[in-house]
Amino acid sequence: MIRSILIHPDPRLKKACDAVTELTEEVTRLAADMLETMYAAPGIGLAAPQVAVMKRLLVMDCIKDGPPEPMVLINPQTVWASEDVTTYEEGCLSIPDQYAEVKRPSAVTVRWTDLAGESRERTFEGLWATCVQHEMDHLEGKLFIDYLGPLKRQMITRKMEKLKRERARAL
Ligand code: K1U
Ligand code: ZN
Repeated sequence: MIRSILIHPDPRLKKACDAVTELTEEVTRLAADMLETMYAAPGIGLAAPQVAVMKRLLVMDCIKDGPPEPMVLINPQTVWASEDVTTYEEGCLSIPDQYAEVKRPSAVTVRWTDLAGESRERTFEGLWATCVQHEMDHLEGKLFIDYLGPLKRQMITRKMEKLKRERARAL
Protein backbone atom coordinates (compact mmCIF):
# COMPACT_ATOMS: atom_id res chain seq x y z
CA MET A 1 0.00 0.00 0.00
CA ILE A 2 1.30 3.43 -0.92
CA ARG A 3 1.28 5.74 2.12
CA SER A 4 1.05 9.52 1.94
CA ILE A 5 4.26 11.45 2.55
CA LEU A 6 4.28 14.33 5.04
CA ILE A 7 5.32 17.67 3.60
CA HIS A 8 7.53 20.16 5.50
CA PRO A 9 6.70 22.06 7.68
CA ASP A 10 5.16 19.40 9.91
CA PRO A 11 6.01 18.93 13.61
CA ARG A 12 6.40 15.16 13.09
CA LEU A 13 9.35 15.80 10.74
CA LYS A 14 11.14 17.70 13.55
CA LYS A 15 10.90 15.01 16.24
CA ALA A 16 13.37 12.23 17.12
CA CYS A 17 11.93 8.74 16.60
CA ASP A 18 11.62 5.84 19.03
CA ALA A 19 13.53 2.56 18.70
CA VAL A 20 11.77 -0.43 17.16
CA THR A 21 11.60 -2.88 20.08
CA GLU A 22 9.76 -5.83 18.48
CA LEU A 23 9.76 -7.19 14.95
CA THR A 24 6.01 -7.55 14.52
CA GLU A 25 3.87 -8.06 11.41
CA GLU A 26 3.15 -4.32 11.64
CA VAL A 27 6.87 -3.57 11.18
CA THR A 28 7.10 -5.96 8.20
CA ARG A 29 4.03 -4.30 6.64
CA LEU A 30 5.45 -0.82 7.30
CA ALA A 31 8.75 -1.72 5.56
CA ALA A 32 6.91 -3.18 2.53
CA ASP A 33 4.63 -0.12 2.30
CA MET A 34 7.59 2.25 2.60
CA LEU A 35 9.48 0.51 -0.23
CA GLU A 36 6.35 0.65 -2.42
CA THR A 37 5.88 4.34 -1.53
CA MET A 38 9.57 5.13 -2.23
CA TYR A 39 9.60 3.41 -5.65
CA ALA A 40 6.29 5.05 -6.62
CA ALA A 41 7.42 8.58 -5.62
CA PRO A 42 10.06 7.97 -7.14
CA GLY A 43 12.84 8.27 -4.59
CA ILE A 44 16.01 6.54 -3.47
CA GLY A 45 15.20 6.53 0.24
CA LEU A 46 12.41 7.03 2.77
CA ALA A 47 12.32 7.22 6.56
CA ALA A 48 9.36 6.14 8.73
CA PRO A 49 8.56 9.66 10.09
CA GLN A 50 7.97 10.79 6.49
CA VAL A 51 4.93 8.48 6.48
CA ALA A 52 3.95 9.66 10.00
CA VAL A 53 5.33 6.62 11.84
CA MET A 54 7.69 7.80 14.60
CA LYS A 55 9.90 4.69 14.57
CA ARG A 56 13.60 4.20 13.73
CA LEU A 57 13.21 2.45 10.39
CA LEU A 58 14.34 3.50 6.93
CA VAL A 59 14.36 2.03 3.44
CA MET A 60 16.57 2.81 0.46
CA ASP A 61 17.65 1.67 -2.97
CA CYS A 62 20.28 3.78 -4.73
CA ILE A 63 20.66 1.52 -7.78
CA LYS A 64 19.91 3.64 -10.86
CA ASP A 65 20.50 1.01 -13.58
CA GLY A 66 20.29 -2.71 -13.03
CA PRO A 67 18.35 -4.96 -10.70
CA PRO A 68 16.84 -3.22 -7.66
CA GLU A 69 18.58 -3.56 -4.29
CA PRO A 70 15.91 -2.73 -1.69
CA MET A 71 17.29 -2.29 1.83
CA VAL A 72 15.42 -2.06 5.16
CA LEU A 73 17.41 -0.69 8.12
CA ILE A 74 15.91 -0.95 11.61
CA ASN A 75 17.47 1.03 14.49
CA PRO A 76 20.50 2.10 12.38
CA GLN A 77 23.57 3.46 14.16
CA THR A 78 26.69 5.06 12.67
CA VAL A 79 29.78 3.23 13.90
CA TRP A 80 32.33 5.10 11.73
CA ALA A 81 32.37 8.16 9.47
CA SER A 82 35.19 9.16 7.11
CA GLU A 83 37.02 12.43 7.63
CA ASP A 84 36.77 13.33 3.98
CA VAL A 85 33.50 14.85 2.87
CA THR A 86 31.46 14.85 -0.33
CA THR A 87 29.09 17.55 -1.55
CA TYR A 88 25.86 16.31 -3.15
CA GLU A 89 22.83 18.22 -4.38
CA GLU A 90 20.16 16.65 -2.17
CA GLY A 91 16.41 16.52 -2.53
CA CYS A 92 13.72 15.25 -0.17
CA LEU A 93 10.32 13.73 -0.82
CA SER A 94 9.00 15.84 2.10
CA ILE A 95 10.33 19.02 0.42
CA PRO A 96 9.30 18.48 -3.22
CA ASP A 97 11.22 20.15 -6.08
CA GLN A 98 13.78 21.84 -3.80
CA TYR A 99 17.45 20.92 -4.03
CA ALA A 100 20.56 22.17 -2.26
CA GLU A 101 24.18 21.17 -1.85
CA VAL A 102 24.95 19.44 1.46
CA LYS A 103 28.41 18.30 2.67
CA ARG A 104 28.58 14.95 4.48
CA PRO A 105 31.22 12.30 5.23
CA SER A 106 32.05 10.44 1.98
CA ALA A 107 31.79 7.03 3.63
CA VAL A 108 30.02 5.71 6.73
CA THR A 109 29.82 2.35 8.46
CA VAL A 110 26.32 1.69 9.75
CA ARG A 111 25.06 -1.12 12.01
CA TRP A 112 21.38 -2.04 11.98
CA THR A 113 18.89 -4.86 12.53
CA ASP A 114 17.29 -6.45 9.46
CA LEU A 115 13.71 -7.73 9.14
CA ALA A 116 14.84 -11.21 10.23
CA GLY A 117 16.19 -9.71 13.48
CA GLU A 118 19.84 -10.21 12.45
CA SER A 119 22.45 -7.56 13.20
CA ARG A 120 24.07 -6.24 10.00
CA GLU A 121 26.95 -3.86 9.30
CA ARG A 122 28.05 -2.25 6.03
CA THR A 123 30.28 0.56 4.87
CA PHE A 124 28.38 2.78 2.45
CA GLU A 125 30.09 4.97 -0.15
CA GLY A 126 29.00 7.33 -2.93
CA LEU A 127 25.26 7.99 -3.23
CA TRP A 128 24.50 5.18 -0.74
CA ALA A 129 26.52 7.04 1.93
CA THR A 130 24.75 10.34 1.23
CA CYS A 131 21.34 8.68 1.22
CA VAL A 132 21.78 6.66 4.42
CA GLN A 133 22.95 9.80 6.28
CA HIS A 134 20.01 11.84 4.92
CA GLU A 135 17.57 9.10 6.04
CA MET A 136 19.21 8.68 9.47
CA ASP A 137 18.88 12.46 9.94
CA HIS A 138 15.11 12.06 9.41
CA LEU A 139 15.06 9.65 12.39
CA GLU A 140 16.54 12.49 14.51
CA GLY A 141 14.05 15.07 13.22
CA LYS A 142 16.64 16.72 11.00
CA LEU A 143 16.06 17.80 7.37
CA PHE A 144 18.65 18.63 4.70
CA ILE A 145 17.53 22.28 4.83
CA ASP A 146 18.83 22.41 8.43
CA TYR A 147 22.34 22.44 6.90
CA LEU A 148 21.57 25.61 4.94
CA GLY A 149 21.74 29.23 6.05
CA PRO A 150 18.61 30.74 7.68
CA LEU A 151 17.62 32.80 4.61
CA LYS A 152 17.70 29.88 2.19
CA ARG A 153 15.94 27.63 4.72
CA GLN A 154 13.21 30.21 5.28
CA MET A 155 12.72 30.72 1.55
CA ILE A 156 12.22 26.96 1.03
CA THR A 157 9.90 26.71 4.06
CA ARG A 158 7.72 29.55 2.70
CA LYS A 159 7.49 27.78 -0.69
CA MET A 160 6.40 24.59 1.08
CA GLU A 161 3.77 26.46 3.14
CA LYS A 162 2.37 27.87 -0.12
CA LEU A 163 2.39 24.41 -1.73
CA LYS A 164 0.50 22.95 1.24
CA ARG A 165 -2.11 25.75 1.10
CA GLU A 166 -2.61 25.14 -2.64
CA ARG A 167 -2.90 21.38 -2.15
CA ALA A 168 -5.45 21.89 0.67
CA ARG A 169 -7.52 24.23 -1.54
CA ALA A 170 -7.52 21.67 -4.39
CA LEU A 171 -9.09 18.98 -2.12
O1 K1U B 1 14.37 11.04 2.22
C1 K1U B 1 13.84 11.37 1.20
O2 K1U B 1 13.05 12.28 1.20
C2 K1U B 1 14.15 10.67 -0.10
C3 K1U B 1 15.22 11.38 -0.91
C4 K1U B 1 16.56 10.74 -0.58
C5 K1U B 1 17.80 11.48 -0.98
C6 K1U B 1 17.94 12.12 -2.18
C7 K1U B 1 19.11 12.76 -2.51
C8 K1U B 1 20.15 12.74 -1.64
C9 K1U B 1 20.02 12.14 -0.43
C10 K1U B 1 18.84 11.48 -0.10
C11 K1U B 1 14.88 11.21 -2.37
O3 K1U B 1 14.81 10.13 -2.87
S1 K1U B 1 14.58 12.64 -3.30
C12 K1U B 1 14.33 12.01 -4.97
C13 K1U B 1 15.58 11.56 -5.64
O4 K1U B 1 16.66 11.85 -5.17
C14 K1U B 1 15.51 10.76 -6.88
C15 K1U B 1 14.32 10.51 -7.50
C16 K1U B 1 14.30 9.76 -8.66
C17 K1U B 1 15.44 9.26 -9.20
C18 K1U B 1 16.64 9.52 -8.58
C19 K1U B 1 16.68 10.28 -7.42
ZN1 ZN C 1 14.25 13.38 3.01
